[in-house]
Amino acid sequence: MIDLYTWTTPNGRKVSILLEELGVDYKVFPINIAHGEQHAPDFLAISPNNRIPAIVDHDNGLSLMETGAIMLYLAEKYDRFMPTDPRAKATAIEWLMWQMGGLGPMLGQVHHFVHYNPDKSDYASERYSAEAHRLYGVLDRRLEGRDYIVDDYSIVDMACWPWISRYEWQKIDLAQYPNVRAWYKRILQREAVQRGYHVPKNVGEIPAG
Ligand SMILES: N[C@@H](CCC(=O)N[C@@H](CS)C(=O)NCC(=O)O)C(=O)O
Repeated sequence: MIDLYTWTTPNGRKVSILLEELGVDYKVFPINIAHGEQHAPDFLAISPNNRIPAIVDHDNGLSLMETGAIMLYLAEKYDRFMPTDPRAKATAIEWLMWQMGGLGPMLGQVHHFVHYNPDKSDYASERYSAEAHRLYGVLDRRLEGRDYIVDDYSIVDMACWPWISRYEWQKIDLAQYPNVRAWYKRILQREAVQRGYHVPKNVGEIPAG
């Protein structure tokens, strides 16, 4: 049994989508980050960086924070959703790190300065919007002629997809990025993705792309 501490955010959904895809038993503990629950001492013991999501694997007592680490751990544990060929595996790690270091953090800033606080700083909203467009362009070029980011559907797609699902908050018109849009809609068809999106609670329709 795996415990998942999470909330309705792109980072949280990365892991709930993977757990749904794996079809393993897991128990959800909602951590409402709008109410500061990520700062509670018992959560801090599991997630020393005060961020969701985090997991505890009761098979071995391991607790993990950071979605990149959690996804690599689960993919290896269940031997799924990660290429096994060494070259393809290295490429998958490359794109997972791109999501962790670029796509996620930059789109997170877009959510702050474009969606939540559009009037706080023109400099910040312009800077992060430009970066969002650059990153969407990178992903669009990567997906040219490909159904998934690296070979078959993998944790790399699951890591990127929840961030793209907030394209409306980011004021991105997916029609500008046709390869991203086709990929987004392809993954949206997956029932496990739809279930994982609605963890820990249903917050309404998933953007259709
Ligand atoms: N690099 C971390 C980022 C996690 C993260 O930023 N989580 C956000 C929600 S998407 C959070 O917990 N925010 C709470 C806060 O800012 O206090 C990961 O990939 O797990």
